Amino acid sequence: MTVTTEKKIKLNKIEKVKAAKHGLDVKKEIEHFAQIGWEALNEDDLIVRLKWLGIFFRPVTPGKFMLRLRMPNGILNSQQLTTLAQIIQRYGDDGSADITTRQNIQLRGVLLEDIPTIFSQLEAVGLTSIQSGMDNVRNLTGSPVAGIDPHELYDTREVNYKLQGMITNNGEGNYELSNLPRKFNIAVEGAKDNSIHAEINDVAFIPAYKDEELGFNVLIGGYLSAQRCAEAIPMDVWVRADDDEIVELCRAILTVYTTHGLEERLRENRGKARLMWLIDKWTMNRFRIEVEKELGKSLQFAAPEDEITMDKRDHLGVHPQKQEGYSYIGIHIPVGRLDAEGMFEIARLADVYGNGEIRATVEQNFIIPYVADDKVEAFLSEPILQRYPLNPTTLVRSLISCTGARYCNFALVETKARGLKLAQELDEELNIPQRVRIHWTGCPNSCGQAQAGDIGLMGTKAKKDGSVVEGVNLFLGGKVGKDAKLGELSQKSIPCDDLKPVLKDILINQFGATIK
Ligand code: SRM
Ligand code: SF4
Repeated sequence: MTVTTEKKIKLNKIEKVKAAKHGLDVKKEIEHFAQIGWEALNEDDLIVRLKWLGIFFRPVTPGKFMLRLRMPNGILNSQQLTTLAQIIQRYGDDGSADITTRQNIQLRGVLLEDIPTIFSQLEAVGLTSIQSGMDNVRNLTGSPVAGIDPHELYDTREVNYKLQGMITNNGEGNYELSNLPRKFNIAVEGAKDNSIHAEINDVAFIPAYKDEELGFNVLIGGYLSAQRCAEAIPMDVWVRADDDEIVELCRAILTVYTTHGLEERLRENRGKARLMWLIDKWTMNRFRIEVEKELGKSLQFAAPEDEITMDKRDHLGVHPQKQEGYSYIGIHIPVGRLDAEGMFEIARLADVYGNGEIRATVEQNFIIPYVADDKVEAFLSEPILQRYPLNPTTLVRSLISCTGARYCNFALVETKARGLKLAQELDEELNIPQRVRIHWTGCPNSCGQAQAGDIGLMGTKAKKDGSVVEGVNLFLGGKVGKDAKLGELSQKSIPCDDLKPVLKDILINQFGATIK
């Protein structure tokens, strides 16, 4: 970098905070923070740096923190889920958990004074929350039925564990890869249905054969944000189906993004800092060359076709596994919200009927694998399935929602409770002959992936009878799975109170619904 360029670069506010003290440095201070209490912390530690440990200050519930975990490939076991339930149970009504749109779990109501104990509890069961927020790689997503799916091409579990190990220095914290110019999403698909939303990840691996050898084509630069939404585009690279090659390629991509972030001015404006902006500046060809330089070897060109040939499955209900005599059972967790009691019950189901394993999906549901066929009937009569059904009504079944106003200060509207009530009412009033995926998101950040929904609803302000009220922008046409594409804005600023008739019309006219 020339001196003149260096002079002109103006770091954004978050970069200045990071330059003053690295986010991971608060790891050493956490015991002290727990002793002095959150009110004594300076703003940069409280609001920014604690997120490197997965601890999120919530302005909506000051003092009651959110703790975001990491669950590669969405996998956890009954002991881990029980531990998470125990953690939130101590917070009474304030304690809850959410399954996220990245196959992950977040805990709520957490007190800072308890964090050292909570970290010990997590470590004891092999969980971590490190590097789950801010300028870090987020939860690694993979097929939720990896290893058990009859349609599987590649089991993505091990590669996602290895990726997490590389990115977080096996949970200790990795200074080299935790000062990215911005957040970063990686996904590895092992099946044919693009279960991981490849199109909205910064790096996505999708299965593709080259000369009859299975490997992955690499897509790059997908993301959603308030400023811009970009579908991932081909890097024109194919990697062998080898976990270590995938990990090395990701390391090289992350290193290129991190090291060139300053000179390419990604650290000036956070609205123009995601990976796609670097591709725009460089062209894909140059990006590829820089990644090859970092790797110290040439990359192979992409396979002409990929293997994404199926529509995206939702995995709810009972499904035969590739292991004969076993089924996996997908249970519906309405809008992904859990309490301690529900989590204890799910952990028990996994122990009693399965092999103790639980999988989270990007649809914010759980899967319990390895239920022996002769145990399925007993499973189906468990009372908890009244609350978490296997076969919910049509709209409720495919409803996704971000956190919304109850806990998120970016939110312009309440999402989860409102979305669920509306879906239940419309399910009661209409016969809907097909799956309709409604995605609610409380603000343009689009954590609830409004652009991925058949119908997307994004919080905004609207006007009604001369007053400003909660409203939504409506997106239509999102497609997931094979030939995925982002939905587009169709109608602006619909007051939430007027939304039901609007949705009813759309469901009738575009999705073949009839009045009951
Ligand atoms: Fe998100 C920021 C919640 C998935 C795009 N997201 C936030 C924050 C941290 C804002 C804040 O500090 O309050 C939200 C925390 C609210 C809370 O208390 O829960 C938040 N995002 C979520 C979750 C929990 C939504 C959910 O209910 O499932 C998801 C957590 C995933 C995880 O386990 O790590 C979540 N966020 C997403 C996704 C979806 C995805 O990854 O498929 C996106 C769009 C995809 C993407 O990132 O490209 C997403 N979140 C954002 C953005 C916009 C990013 C940008 O480039 O501008 C922000 C704001 C930011 O980073 O500045 C954001
Ligand atoms: Fe919060 Fe907006 Fe993300 Fe919803 S979309 S969780 S309101 S930042």
